[in-house]
Amino acid sequence: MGGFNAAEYLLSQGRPDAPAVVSARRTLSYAELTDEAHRVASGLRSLGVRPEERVMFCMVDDVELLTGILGAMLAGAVAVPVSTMVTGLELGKVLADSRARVLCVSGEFAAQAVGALAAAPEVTDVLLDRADAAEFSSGVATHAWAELTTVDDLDLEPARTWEDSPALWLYTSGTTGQPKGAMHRHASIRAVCETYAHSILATAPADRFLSVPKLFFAYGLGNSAFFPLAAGGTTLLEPARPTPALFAARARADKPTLFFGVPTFFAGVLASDVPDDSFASVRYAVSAGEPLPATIFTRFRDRFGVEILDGIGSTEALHIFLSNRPGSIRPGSTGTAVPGYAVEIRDENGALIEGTGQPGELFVSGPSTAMGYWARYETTKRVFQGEWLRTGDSYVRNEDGTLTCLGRFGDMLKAGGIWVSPSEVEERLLQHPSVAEVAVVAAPDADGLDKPVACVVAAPGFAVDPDELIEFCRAGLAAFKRPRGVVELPELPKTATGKIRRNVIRDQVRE
Ligand code: 3SK
Repeated sequence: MGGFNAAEYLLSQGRPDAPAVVSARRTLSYAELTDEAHRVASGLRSLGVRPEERVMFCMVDDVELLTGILGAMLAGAVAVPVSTMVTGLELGKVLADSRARVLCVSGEFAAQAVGALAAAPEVTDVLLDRADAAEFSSGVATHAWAELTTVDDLDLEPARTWEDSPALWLYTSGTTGQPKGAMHRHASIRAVCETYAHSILATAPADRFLSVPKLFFAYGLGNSAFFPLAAGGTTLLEPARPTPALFAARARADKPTLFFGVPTFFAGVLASDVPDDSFASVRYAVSAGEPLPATIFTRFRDRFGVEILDGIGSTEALHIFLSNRPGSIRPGSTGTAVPGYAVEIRDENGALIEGTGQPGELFVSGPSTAMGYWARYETTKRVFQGEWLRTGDSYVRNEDGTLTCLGRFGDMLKAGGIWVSPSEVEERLLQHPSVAEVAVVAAPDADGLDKPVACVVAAPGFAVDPDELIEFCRAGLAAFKRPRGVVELPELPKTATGKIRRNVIRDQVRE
């Protein structure tokens, strides 16, 4: 197998003088980004980091995180970007699990890092950005980021990695469960650029990428690092917490051509009063993470003049493998397999479902599937089945060949013995003006039988009327699918990636 290094590949696609990255503090050309990534690689080597050792990043989206990830991969180490939305205890768990040698942290998360280090005796060095290293009392060698990047070896030879060498670990815990590290190869990074980015988004050097999901998510990492660099385009990095007002302003100022969000973010933008020309520069908006309700697609297109391409990916598949196509969007569906991937729907016995209308679990095979979970033998066997990856999502095939998500496999509910898809009931409820967000879960009725219950967040200026909403569902859906109860909530509990935590809501309504 020939030598291949994903960071070297990504850094070599843009014109040296073209803008590679724009953040509030700095703009770097491809030549400057390459130099800085090489400095980081040299710095990591000077700390004794060896190929395949893990370097963990708990950092805000800025130039340092980007060069950190690229530098680690150039040095042959494994980059492990992790969520910044964690407690010290949670960070300690993934730090210890990964056995990372080096922890890179933004000053904003210094307190979590100190807490985490107590659980991770393998860490020998901390690299601190955006804060004073002298004031970080952790008991391990602490260096300022600037100090690391003064190690000047611009002629550094990238480590001798090859396509199957480990490049990247991404921790995932789904909506429940313990975090587990999905291990990705160098070649998987090129694969997602050549499949989804190239064939669906037709990315090009003129593209400017703005992503609500952060670099530490697989979705954000593709959007803000891999795709822009592989296209020779420009990534627009935003360190702050994403709000509709901030991102709409950023879009008006920096004119992205590709904009990436999640359904709850698009719903938030629609509920806000941001100017209707905020996304005028955008040629496609992309949604993933959860199914995009058709209502949000239509309202966003009608107000902002931009079509949202809904797709679904997973941390284990690295990016999107099932997607709508520009010019042929079926609202409410996730489209068809991205070229290079195959998908199957299987019933609970594992038998292939070839027809339409019968729900089953989605499996995918393709070139970017992770090698497995680090040190998780049983879970790896359950999820990675030969060529196929088990997604845990429930899907149905439509007459036109597109696929529609019905929710997580375990989220489907039965009412009167008939399967009900929460997404279908939610889709109907979102068409009512008083509903901003909704999650439908099963809760027992007076006889102890599970029935659909809708947990609703009211749209600004509206009151929620449970009877009216139930009647509204009865008028637009088969009667057995209507919610039997409506609970108003101030907000829906969500994961760090914006996915609704149905298990938490289920527990709340059952109390
Ligand atoms: O959840 C998704 O749809 C997704 C998309 C791209 C990359 C990663 C993930 C989890």
